[in-house]
Amino acid sequence: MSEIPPDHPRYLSLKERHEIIEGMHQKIVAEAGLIAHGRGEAFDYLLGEKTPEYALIQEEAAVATLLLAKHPVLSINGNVAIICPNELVALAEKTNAKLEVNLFHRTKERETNIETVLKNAGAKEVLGVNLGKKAKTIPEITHKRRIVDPDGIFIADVVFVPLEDGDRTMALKKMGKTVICVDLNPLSRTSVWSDITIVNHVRRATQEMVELADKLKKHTKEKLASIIKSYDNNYMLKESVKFMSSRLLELSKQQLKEG
Ligand code: PTJ
Repeated sequence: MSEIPPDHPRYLSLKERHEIIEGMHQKIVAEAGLIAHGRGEAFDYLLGEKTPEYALIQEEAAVATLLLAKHPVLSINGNVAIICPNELVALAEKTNAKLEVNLFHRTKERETNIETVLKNAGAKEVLGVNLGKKAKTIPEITHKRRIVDPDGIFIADVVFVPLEDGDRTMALKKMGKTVICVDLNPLSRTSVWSDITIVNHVRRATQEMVELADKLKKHTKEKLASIIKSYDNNYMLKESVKFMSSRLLELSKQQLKEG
């Protein structure tokens, strides 16, 4: 990376930006992934680039849901393959979930490149690659995200979809699946339609979810079920919007002159 000193106040964000650009050159990240990342950065600015308390509640409900699922699947796109491959592989292992490559801008090259990234991060099995005639489709979707693995998303009861587009979330819900998303925009269609929405940066969210998985694995099924039962996604989305609004007001008071 060109001369960004580690003590730079935005070091992590600049490093990540560089990695995403490199990921695009290596045909892992889609070109549109850069734009999506920029949009995410703008929302993360409103969070102060830190995990707010409400997000930990969302993450806890998400991990409890993954732990109680029969066939949980983590859906992997180009952006998350670059931002948090180790965390996703660890989360899959700890929650007994499968990893499946599922792309909006699907090409065979990106499919296998993302598979390699996940295998290098320790994944033993990666679904959704070279499906050929085996491929199943999600009804009602016309773009390439409809292509799914018969042993993965197709039969999953819970699907974790970090950085998603709204159409598939809705279609997965219509198939009777529980959808967990990570989206820094609490008002996106994905956020509003998901069963559990984690409004946090996907790097921090997945790091925290790996730690939560270790903790929650020690709980009984009844205790996990009670965490899920008391969770209200609509209420938690409102909490995230309130947090962002108050941060924006606070920042404006700090940084703009009165008058
Ligand atoms: O790899 P592909 O081909 O599957 O394509 C992936 C992208 C991300 C290009 C595709 O899913 C896409 O176009 O997504 P959208 O519709 O731009 O939505 C991305 C959402 O994720 C937006 O609401 C962003 O605010 C949010 N977002 C972006 N970066 C992050 C994020 N949320 C959490 N953490 C981030 N780092």
